[in-house]
Amino acid sequence: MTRILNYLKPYWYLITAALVLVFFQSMAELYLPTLMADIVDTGIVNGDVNYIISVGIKMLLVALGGAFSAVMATFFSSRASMGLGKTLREEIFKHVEGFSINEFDSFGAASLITRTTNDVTQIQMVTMMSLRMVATAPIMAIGGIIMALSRAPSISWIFLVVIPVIALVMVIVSRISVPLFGSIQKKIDTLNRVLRENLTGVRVIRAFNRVDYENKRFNKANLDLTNTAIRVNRLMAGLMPIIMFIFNMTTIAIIWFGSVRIDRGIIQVGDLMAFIQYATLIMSSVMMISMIFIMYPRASASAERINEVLDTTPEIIDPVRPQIPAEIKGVVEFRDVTFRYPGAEEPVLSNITFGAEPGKTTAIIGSTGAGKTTLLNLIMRFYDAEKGSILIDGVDIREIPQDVLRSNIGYVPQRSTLFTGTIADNIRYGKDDATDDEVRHAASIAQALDFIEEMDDKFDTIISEGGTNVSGGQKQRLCIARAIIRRPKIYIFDDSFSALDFKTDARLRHALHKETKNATVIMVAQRVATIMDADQIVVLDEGRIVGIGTHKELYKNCDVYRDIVLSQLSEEEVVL
Ligand code: DCP
Ligand code: MG
Repeated sequence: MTRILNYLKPYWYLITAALVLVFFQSMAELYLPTLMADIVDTGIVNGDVNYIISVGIKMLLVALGGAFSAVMATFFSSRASMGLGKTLREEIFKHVEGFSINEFDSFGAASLITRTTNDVTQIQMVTMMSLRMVATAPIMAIGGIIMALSRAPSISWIFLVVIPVIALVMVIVSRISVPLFGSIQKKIDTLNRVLRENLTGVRVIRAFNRVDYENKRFNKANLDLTNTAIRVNRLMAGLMPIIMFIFNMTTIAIIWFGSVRIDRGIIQVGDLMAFIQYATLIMSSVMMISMIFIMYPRASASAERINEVLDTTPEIIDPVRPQIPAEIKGVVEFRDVTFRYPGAEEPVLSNITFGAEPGKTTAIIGSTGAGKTTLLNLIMRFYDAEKGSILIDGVDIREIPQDVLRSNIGYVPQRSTLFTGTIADNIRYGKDDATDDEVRHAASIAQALDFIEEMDDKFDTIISEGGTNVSGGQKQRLCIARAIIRRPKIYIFDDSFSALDFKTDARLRHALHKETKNATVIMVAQRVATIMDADQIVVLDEGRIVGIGTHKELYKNCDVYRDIVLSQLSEEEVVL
């Protein structure tokens, strides 16, 4: 929590202003009962109308001043705490941007979202309330006691009874509520996760008639959260009548013992009235102080969760002394690379050694789960190899700054991802400053021009969230255009032609061939026809290379390759 509060520093002037105003407000509230006592004891008792009016006006001004300070204090403290919220969200977002894939996997998207939104809101709320209470409560409590003592010392012993009672009630309440608050945050995480899965998987849910099942799943998570929240609120609601009861009993006690003393002439009526008001002030401030103790654990649970994110150092970081190859030509080399996913027992890739050169196409083929995508991810440095090294133009990729490395790669992922925006925006994602001609050119190579031209708004057609208004093959071609527009030295296609029909696939590869004359092309494919004419084919089987060569060579020497080929083509189609 202290670490989080550091982010409040830039708002010190707002906080100071809020605290000063809160001080004024407290002073006003402490002063009012005294003025009232004066009116009663001096004005009314003596029947002095002028005195009543003049003190009355004074009361009015003090009350107005107090109210104004209160409003302004709220204004400043809101600003400061909302500012804190903004800074925190910014920090979390910035930090998460630097995460490597491992860290994303370990938190999970739903939890990262809750932490950036709900947890920050909790802190924001508590900061705002504390800014008001932390200053008010002690001033009012101490000031109230002093004023009460000065008015009617003979009945002040009542506080010795009441304050411990209130404190005890609050301690009991906090004991019960604090663990509940902690579990509420976790339950919000769960709810978010279920909701996200529901929203992204809506088509599958419909197709498999799982709406009822999903409804139940959501209701369960929702109910769970609701029940916990209700328990907390029931507790808080129960607290109010108890506190009111204590307040009222105190008032009765004050009047009871006070009236006797008024009778005996020890204190005056006005004093008693003021005393009652001071008692209320003191009791409310004791309550406020305890509220802070109740709320603090909730905020600190949230702070803990935020700190977890901020404390996670990305596993993949830029080198301290980066090396950038003098001229990036695009020679990719794997040297005895072994890799396993965090927590996995078996490596996904073992002893991978091969090279890919500019101007040549290297194809990677293998059954599903062979580790093809993983291998490409290693080139992008989404993960670091466990053993061995990957070099680009002779430099280990761990020595190259990530942005330099990635800006030289045109990557088309296996799962096409588009962003909300126009088609042109999506293609430009590969190169911010691309001209319209460049966008058009990239689209034409990716064989996307035909369907873009047919759309109503052409390049300005809006892609909806998740790219649902384009077909799978269209999406794939837009992703290819996005990679092409960068004119990178290294192209990486992860099964990027799978959704295209054979004709489009062939046309695209033909156009691409001209475009990528000097670039290194690494392409993963399932279809033999797609890779048959590659300069070099790497055959992966369960994470190991079982053959490298051309189609012809492999067909002769590599059993795994021949099996794949024969499962797709008839003997006559196998051009050798
Ligand atoms: N794997 C894993 N954790 C991940 C990703 C994959 O444990 N975050 C495992 C699942 C597979 C193996 O790694 O057993 C290889 O996965 P790949 O995605 O690399 O497999 P391919 O790309 O070869 O398969 P496909 O042809 O289906 O795309
Ligand atoms: Mg794959």
